[in-house]
Amino acid sequence: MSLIQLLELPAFGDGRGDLVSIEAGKHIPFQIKRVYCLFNLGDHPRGMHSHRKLQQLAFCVHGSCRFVLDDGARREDVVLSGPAKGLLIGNLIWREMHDFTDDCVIMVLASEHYDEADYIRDYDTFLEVVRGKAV
Ligand code: T46
Repeated sequence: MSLIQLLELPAFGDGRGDLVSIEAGKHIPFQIKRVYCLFNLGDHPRGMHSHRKLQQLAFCVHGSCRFVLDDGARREDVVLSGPAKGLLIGNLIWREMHDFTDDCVIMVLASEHYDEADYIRDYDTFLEVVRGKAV
């Protein structure tokens, strides 16, 4: 199975414009405890870490950017754009974000509150954890 799991949300468009709705418990495979946005992004890649427990669903609600996902054995990427297409990012997946357009706004729905202890920010440590050598 591909590392890139996209969740397509229904869009309701009419003569006035478009509307996308996300319903907790219906569209999202986890309880949402936190929402955050990334904007004013420049040339610097973001992410470059994994999470021990956190699950997330990321949308590029405006502009576009490229997500790289890596499970320690495979590395795949996807260009994300638009509020109707979310990228599921499970736990123990290394993620990187690159190639932000000037107008890029990313919204992330997260299964846990912010906890720095949940982050694995070193790639070699990430590999040791996914290969079962460390916790
Ligand atoms: C992820 C990718 C997609 C908080 O205080 N609360 C928060 O909820 C978040 C997400 C961050 N922060 C603080 C921690 C750092 O001092 O904001 C600063 C920047 O966070 P970070 O360097 O982790 O940001 P990114 O863009 O590299 O990663 C973020 C999320 O942290 C991460 O979970 O998966 O977006």
